[in-house]
Amino acid sequence: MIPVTAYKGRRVAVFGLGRTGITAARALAAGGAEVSAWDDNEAARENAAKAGLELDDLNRRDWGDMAALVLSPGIPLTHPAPHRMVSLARAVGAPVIGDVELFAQAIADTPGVTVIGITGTNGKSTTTALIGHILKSAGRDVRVGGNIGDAVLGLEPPRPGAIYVLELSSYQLDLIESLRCRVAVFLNLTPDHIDRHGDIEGYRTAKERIFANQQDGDTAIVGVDDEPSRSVCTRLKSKAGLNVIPVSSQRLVSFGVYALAGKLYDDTAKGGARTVMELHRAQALPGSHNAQNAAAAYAAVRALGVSITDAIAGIASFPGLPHRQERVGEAGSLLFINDSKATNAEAAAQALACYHDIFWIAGGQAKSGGVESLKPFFRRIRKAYLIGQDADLLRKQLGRDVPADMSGTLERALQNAAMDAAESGYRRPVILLSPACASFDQFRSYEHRGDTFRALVKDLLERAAKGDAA
Ligand code: UMA
Repeated sequence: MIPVTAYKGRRVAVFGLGRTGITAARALAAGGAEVSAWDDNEAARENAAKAGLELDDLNRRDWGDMAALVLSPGIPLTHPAPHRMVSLARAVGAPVIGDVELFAQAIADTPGVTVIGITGTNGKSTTTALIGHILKSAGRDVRVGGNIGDAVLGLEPPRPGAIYVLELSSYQLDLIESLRCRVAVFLNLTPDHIDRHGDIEGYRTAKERIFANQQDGDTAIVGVDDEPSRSVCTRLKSKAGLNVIPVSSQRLVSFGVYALAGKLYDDTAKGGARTVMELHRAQALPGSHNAQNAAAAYAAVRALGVSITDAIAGIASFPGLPHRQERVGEAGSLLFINDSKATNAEAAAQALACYHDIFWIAGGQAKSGGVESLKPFFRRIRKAYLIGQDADLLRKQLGRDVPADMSGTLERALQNAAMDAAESGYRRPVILLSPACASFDQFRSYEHRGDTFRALVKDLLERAAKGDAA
């Protein structure tokens, strides 16, 4: 854990007692602050009390002595309306910050600590893990966290030379003030979390805060495969002193890093573009979106002085992440892929673009637009197996183009899809869970949905193997 000493002897309100709040409260207490911890949810409060936190009903106390409010990222700051705690803090002039800002304050006194921040609508977890993996393989002292995995204050304390690789969500970026990312990666921007940011502009503004405290000589890496990100890149280029590297998996970008026709190119050095590697060597990074992730990760580690050889070796040996086009089983020609992390259509599009003859398991709580934008991929889908609350909407949107099975549950969807795929006669049928929807109607989280799918596939394959042997 990283103790936060900036509030030593002062009182800090910590609101929201999930992963972020519990860790932040502990880190503040370890640094000598008085902590007032609270959550709207009784079960969360009980859990926090069990974890040793002292509860203090922030609705009922006087806020006069509060030095700051540490808000969890999932709690509304501005939209649809500021949470009551935000209004209480503002009324007494207490800054409203998040755990990432506490982290920035906590590492400020240790020299030689580097932060790499990664944001974007899609691909940020993979890119974060990939950068962490390359750096670790290259022998660097690296810690990976943030929106992925451990809350940032749960990571190991800083040492000179330490590199923190942080996945940063728009919610977290809304709550930073002083965080300086020596390398900031902005992958892409498509509409998401609009309920929390008001509109796409609000969402973009939050994400762009990743560059807010960059200084001369720092590196900004920006994906230029969508229009909003291209304008972010143009704006950054007008800032003197910043090293701006555009990355793409769709076009040649001068002075950037790009992937074209299965190869990664580096045009950042004098002397013109050079071929870095053949991307098929990176088995855990299929598809064009992953090519852009690889380009961004390559640019990021090169900015920290990692050699080209080490960068290539790291990209090639990356094992991938659970729930992101994760291969969870193979039986004869059948391939089972868990892409439960695809909670919106854009993310599902990336998986659908990678395979042919797809038996597609989709559904849950649809995002705005449903699967309408996936039309270009419909011809790859042999049949859809629809689950969850918005199955009807998805069936309507698939129309006559794609036959649909109203499976209802994940278990039934897998059974039906596996049976149809096995009988289909295609050379390499893929049973793909890439729901394009949130999971909360049937599961606790996308992780829970993906873990369930993995377990069901394992069970199905074991039963099939026994049946074969019998
Ligand atoms: N709560 C209230 N009142 C409210 C809303 C919430 O009291 O009005 C309480 C809840 O009862 C709960 C706590 O707040 O006890 C939850 O806080 P939280 O939603 O911020 O969740 P954490 O467990 O702290 O997890 C957060 C991130 N969650 C969100 O941003 C929604 C996790 O990202 C992150 O891994 C974790 O911090 C550690 O940094 C998850 C996520 O879904 C993966 N992120 C979004 C995404 O990737 O799209 C942004």
